[in-house]
Amino acid sequence: MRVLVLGGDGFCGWPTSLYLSDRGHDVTILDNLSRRNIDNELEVQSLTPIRPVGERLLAWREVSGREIGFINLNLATEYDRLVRVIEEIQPEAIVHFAEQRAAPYSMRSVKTKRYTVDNNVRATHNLLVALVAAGSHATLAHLGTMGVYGYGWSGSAPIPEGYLTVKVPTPDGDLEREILHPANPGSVYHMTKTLDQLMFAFYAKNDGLQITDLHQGIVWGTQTDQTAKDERLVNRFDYDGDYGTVLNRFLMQAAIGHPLTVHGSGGQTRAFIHIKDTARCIEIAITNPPQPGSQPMVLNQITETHRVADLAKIVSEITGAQIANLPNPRREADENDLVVLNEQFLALGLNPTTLSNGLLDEVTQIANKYRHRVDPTKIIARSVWREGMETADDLLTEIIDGK
Ligand code: USQ
Repeated sequence: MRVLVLGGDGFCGWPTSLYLSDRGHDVTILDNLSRRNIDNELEVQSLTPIRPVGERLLAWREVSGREIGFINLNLATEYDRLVRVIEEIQPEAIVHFAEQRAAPYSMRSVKTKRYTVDNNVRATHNLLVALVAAGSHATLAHLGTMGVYGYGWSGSAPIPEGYLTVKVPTPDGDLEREILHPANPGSVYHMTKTLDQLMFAFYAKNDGLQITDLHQGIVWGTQTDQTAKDERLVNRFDYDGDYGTVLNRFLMQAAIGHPLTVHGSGGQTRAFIHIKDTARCIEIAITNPPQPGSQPMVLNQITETHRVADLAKIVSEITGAQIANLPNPRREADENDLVVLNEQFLALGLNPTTLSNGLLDEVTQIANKYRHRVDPTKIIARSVWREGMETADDLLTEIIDGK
């Protein structure tokens, strides 16, 4: 298939672009390199040394003999160019990763809240309008998030895939209806993904766009079979308090002898997926699109659920790392149940890569190899959900000093 990967330079976009190319798809990446700019703004770098995009693409050509195209384009601000690209390339599938994806960064300041909304909402809307204006029949797979459902809203009831069947009381008896699952975002970032859902519903209904929204859990792992082929292809590894996600952070912290930064009691249960499965799921999604005219297909892109405290315990048992229960900078339930249905991906052939010590080793090896690149001052999560909330700095200094 001819595939446009929007946001193809990022943590999920890069390995997915290589995977699709390896599988024989004709891939073009659209990206404005905003993630690299945010690294500069936060004065932190990926733990792994990522190469400039031109060098990455050259390395891929040398290693695989395959070409990946690249267009530097800002989806949120360059609408006319976007239409022209779609008209010229005539993609059969579009994968949309091109959004600011960190919840803590989205809560960091007024500026980052506004940037996250302006960037994410405009990017998605521009894309949808552009597809209609260009008369494109490309199927669209969007990387959404499990966070649109919120946590704990329905207790231990399983979270369905996107839609909920409800009974509406009427004078003539109950009406049964299927509705979009109620949105319950926990950050400005997650809120933008709930807004995306409404835009998808409208453009599928009004213009017949074929859209799949992938409600992905927290990604862990670094390398895929493709990114591991050459050091110049290495995937990014975020460890800082804004962009690092929990399990990769714990593994990196263990590698440098830093206490594992559990927020609160660690009773938060979350859904997880390995980066290799992200890439596989995307190919499954674009090759199994919904029918034209049907509502967006929603697939829960997760393979397992874990409590944060249990992950810390596993990492501590493997590595001997100390666990620190720190003040939680977020406004989130200290404990929640989470049961998630993921039957559609399993039925479509996904064979899940679940958390096993072997795979944790892979991340640990990467963390050890590049530990000299860690800036310890960037580890603590300091973006608070409300002004005045406590951060972990003092407590952590005491723990590290052994008080
Ligand atoms: N947490 C800790 N210690 C840490 C970091 C995080 O206890 O050092 C806790 C957080 O408080 C939270 C949980 O771990 O309860 C998950 O945090 P996270 O940073 O790993 O993930 P999150 O902010 O939810 O966001 C990540 C991605 C986002 C994606 C989302 C999927 O950055 O793009 O949409 O995972 S989900 O969480 O399922 O909504």
